[in-house]
Amino acid sequence: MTGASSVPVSSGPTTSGPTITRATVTPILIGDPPLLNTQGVHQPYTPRMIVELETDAGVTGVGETYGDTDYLTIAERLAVAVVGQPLSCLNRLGTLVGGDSSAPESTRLDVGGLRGVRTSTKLTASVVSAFEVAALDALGRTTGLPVHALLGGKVRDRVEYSGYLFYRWAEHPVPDAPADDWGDALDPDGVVAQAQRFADRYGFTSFKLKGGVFPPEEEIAAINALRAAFPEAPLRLDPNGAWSVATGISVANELANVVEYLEDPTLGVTGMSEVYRKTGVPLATNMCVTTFAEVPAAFAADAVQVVLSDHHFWGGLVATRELAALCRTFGVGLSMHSNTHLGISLAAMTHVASTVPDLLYACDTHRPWQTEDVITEPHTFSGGCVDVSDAPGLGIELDRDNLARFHERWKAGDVRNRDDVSAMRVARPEWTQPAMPRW
Ligand code: GKR
Ligand code: MG
Repeated sequence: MTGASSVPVSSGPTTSGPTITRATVTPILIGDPPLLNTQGVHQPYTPRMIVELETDAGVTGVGETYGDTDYLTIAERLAVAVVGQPLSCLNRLGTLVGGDSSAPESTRLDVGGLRGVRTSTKLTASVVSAFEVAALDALGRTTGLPVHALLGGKVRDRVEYSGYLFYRWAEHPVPDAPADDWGDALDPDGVVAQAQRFADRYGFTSFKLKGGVFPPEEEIAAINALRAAFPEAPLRLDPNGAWSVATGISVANELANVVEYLEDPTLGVTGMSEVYRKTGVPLATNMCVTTFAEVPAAFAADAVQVVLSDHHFWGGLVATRELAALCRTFGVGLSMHSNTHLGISLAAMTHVASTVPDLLYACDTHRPWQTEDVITEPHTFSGGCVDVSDAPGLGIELDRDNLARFHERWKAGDVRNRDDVSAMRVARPEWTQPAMPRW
């Protein structure tokens, strides 16, 4: 960390308003289809965490974030620390977490890099985000205001999402895994059929293909097939850094007039900057820049043209708006990244997205791939959009039966962390974590 020393705030300023009387952290496992990426394949069940904050006014707010063990450990600490704090302690949540702030920041990659760097600051921010969203939900329910109003008010009534296409198997290679009827998608025809179903069912008018699964020529063919089937649709390809700089440059040149942007074609600021400089194709990222600390070098090198914010990584909805201001200042675009998530996170994403004026790209969401949820009335997509709720708080209700069921599943199972490499090994025992770049 650099910069001016900050005033200690742990004891907290005087604040009126409701007080947090109880904080509950519930780890759950949710069903996930066999979606392929450069690391391997999604596990049949993936961990998420639901946070509930209850106040002395009898109001409860909810939040959601990653549920891997390291996140849970921090969340359990924060759950103790927030009790007795005012509901409006959002700006102090990071301080309340405690822990050793002098510990060196590790720079290993998270889930093989699918989520960018893994640092203790980012882990903390990802946990804080769920508490912040729960506090905003509770504040909204207390005041009768929607979360977007607490963030300054929406500037649009609907938030647009893009259809998130994945190469996938029809089913997981293990008995009793959750199943769906999407079938497989392993070539350009399969990808186009998946996109068509997404368009018919949800009205998506732009598409992103998760790449880094097959050699680049095959993925270029899939993008060209999508272009032929959807002549007007903005298209994106995201190999999660699986290409060398030279491959990134060659794919960018091939798809220069086809894609809206390429997402993380290669790893790191230097490589991204070179791909952009040599091709002029805009590059988006949820790997090269996922924390405020990574912004200065990446922006200075012109390594990213669109930051895909993720309110979990960045520390919540207020932090996402701070990121939006930074991007605006430096002329960098902003959109939204997603990992497997449920309706609480979709509600949070939609509220914050509705308040950012210059959100010029359809946001990512995995939500259409999920067959279950922890909210009573899952969102519907129409015309590729989700309506922004004007109901108090997030505008959703927790489905307590489902929450209990998914928590029982977590207790009964042994999945504690996302691990796409091990999941792939079930079908292909010789599979090891791919060395990057793969191509
Ligand atoms: O769900 O396999 C996946 C994605 O690869 C996800 O983990 C990424 O974080 O969606 C993400 C991305 O845009 O890179
Ligand atoms: Mg990405």
